Amino acid sequence: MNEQQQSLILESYSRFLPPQGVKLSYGTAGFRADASLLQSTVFRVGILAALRSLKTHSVIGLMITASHNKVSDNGVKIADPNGGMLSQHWEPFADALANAPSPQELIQLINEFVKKEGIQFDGVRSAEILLGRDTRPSGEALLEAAKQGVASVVGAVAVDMGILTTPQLHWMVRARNKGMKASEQDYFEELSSSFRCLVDLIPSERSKSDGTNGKLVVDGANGVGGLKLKVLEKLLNGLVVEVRNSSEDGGILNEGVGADYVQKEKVVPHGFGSGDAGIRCASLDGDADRLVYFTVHPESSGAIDLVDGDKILSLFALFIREQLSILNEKEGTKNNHQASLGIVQTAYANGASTNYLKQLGLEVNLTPTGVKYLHEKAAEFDIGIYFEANGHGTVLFSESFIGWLEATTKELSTRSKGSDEEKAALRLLAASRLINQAVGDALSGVLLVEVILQHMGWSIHRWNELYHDLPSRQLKVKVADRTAVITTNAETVVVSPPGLQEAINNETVKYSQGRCFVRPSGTEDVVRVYAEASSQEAADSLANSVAKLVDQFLG
Ligand code: 16G
Ligand code: MG
Repeated sequence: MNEQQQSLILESYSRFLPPQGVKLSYGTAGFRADASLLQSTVFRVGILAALRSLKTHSVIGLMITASHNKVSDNGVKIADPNGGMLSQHWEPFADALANAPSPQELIQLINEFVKKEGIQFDGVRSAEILLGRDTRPSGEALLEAAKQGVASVVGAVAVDMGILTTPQLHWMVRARNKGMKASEQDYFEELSSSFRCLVDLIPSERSKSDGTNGKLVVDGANGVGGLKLKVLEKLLNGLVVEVRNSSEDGGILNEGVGADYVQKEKVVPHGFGSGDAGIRCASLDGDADRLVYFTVHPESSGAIDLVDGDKILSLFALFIREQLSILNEKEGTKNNHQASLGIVQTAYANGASTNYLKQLGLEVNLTPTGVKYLHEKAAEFDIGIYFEANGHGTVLFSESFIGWLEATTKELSTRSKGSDEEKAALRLLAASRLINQAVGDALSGVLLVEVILQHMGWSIHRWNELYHDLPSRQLKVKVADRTAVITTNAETVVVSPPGLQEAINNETVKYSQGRCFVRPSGTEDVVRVYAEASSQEAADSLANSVAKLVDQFLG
C-alpha cells in the first residue's frame, strides 16, 4: 500500500487500541463479545468491509448487533454482495485482522491479503459500505468505530442506514447490488404490497372461514423488530397486530422476552399471561431475524404451546407444494418445467417434523447449524425452504424459476386470465417478493405465516396440529476445550474424541424413538447436548446421561 494509505490506517489505529488478552473469532454470527471490548474489532471490520467491497466491486453491509444476547453484549457481521453471510473463505482473514496485536502486523496482514486476493487498493477503485445497527445503547459508539474503519481505506465510503433489523440491512445490500430500489421505505413497500397481493389471491370460499380472525400479538424482545413491525402494520390492511415489548416501555432487550427465550424455555415472555390464552402470539428475537409462534395455556403458570421454526417451515412447504401442484397439473406438461422443491433443516429439527415433511414426499436435507450452511444448501433448488427450529429461516427462489414464473404469469394472463394456474403462479411470485431472499427475516416471516393461515382458513391450533413434536431436551456442558469435539454428517456423529459416539449410541438405543447428538457451540464456550424420545422423562434422562458422557470424555 502507498504511504498515504498506510498513514491513514496507522493514524486511526491509535484511536482503537485492541483490548489486552482478548481473542475473538468470526463465528456463525460474526464477532460477538461484551460491547466494551469491541471498539477495535468493529474498527477493523470496517476495514475488512471496505476490502470486501473493493474485491467484489459491490456494495457490502456491516451490521452491529448481538441478536438475542444480553444487552451489554454487542457484535458485528458482514453482509456479502448477494445479501448473504460473509464468504467463509474470508473468515480466517477476519480472525487474523481482529487479533493483529500491533499496527505493523495489521499493515503487513492487509498487504499480504490484498496481494493474495488481487484487490485493487490505494484508491484505484471506490467502495461503498452500508452500516446498520440494532437498538443496543453501545451501538452508536461502535458505529463510529465502523465508520472510521471504512474511512481509513482510501476511496471507501460508509453510508449510515440508521437503526435497522439485521434482515433489513441484508435486504438493502442485495437490492442495491441488483440495481433495485433499496431504501427502508422500499423494503416496507415491497413487503406490504406483496402481502396485499397474496391476500387478494385468497380463494373466496376460504377467506370466509373465521379460524384466523382476531389479532396477532407480537413480542418484540424489546429490540428493533417491534418498532419496525409497527411501521409496517400501517401499510397493511387485513391484519391487526398488537406489539408488546417494543422497547418503548422501558423493558430490557432480550431479558425474559424474545424468540430465543420463548423457544428454549418454552414459557411466556414478559408481558404475556393467562389472559392471552387462545390468542395467536409470535415472538421475534433482538435483531428480528428469528420468529416463533406460540399460544398461552389457560390457567397455568406461564406454560405455552410452542409453534417453532420447524412448524413455520412445514406451513410454508404445504403452501408452496399446493401452488406447485396446481401449476404442474395444468401447466407441467405444456411447459415441461418441474420445479425442484428442497427442504433444509439441521439436526435440531424435531424428528416429528422431518417425518412429516418426508411423508409429504418432500426431499429433506440436513446441514450443520448456522444460517450460512442452510442457506447455501437451499440455494441449490428452484425453491429451497430452510429453517432452524429456533426460528431462523426463509424461502429461496432461484433466478431461473422466477424468470419462468414471470413468463408463465404473463402468458396465462392472456390465455387463461383468472384461472387457478394463473393464481398459483401469481402467489408464488408474490411470495418470492414477500419473503426475504437474502436471509431469514422475522418481519417478512410473520406476514407470510399470517397470509398462509388466512389462505388455508386455519387457526394457530389447526396449524399446530400438523404433527406433534417429540419431547426433547437441550443441555449444555462446560468442558476444558470444546474444540476437542469434532463432528460429521451435519453434526449428528462425533468423530473425536474416539469412543464418545459409541457411548452415545449405547445410551440412545435404550430409549423408544431415542435420538441424541452433541456438538460444540459456535457462540458459547460449551458443548451442547440434544436428546429426543417418546416421553419428556425419557428425553430428559437421555440428555442427562449423554451430558455425563461428555463430561467423562472431556471434563
Ligand atoms: C448463531 C447462528 C444461528 C445458530 C446459532 C447456534 C447465524 C446468523 N446465526 O446464532 O443460525 O442457530 O448460532 O448457536 O448463523 P450455537 O452454535 O451456540 O448453538
Ligand atoms: Mg438474531
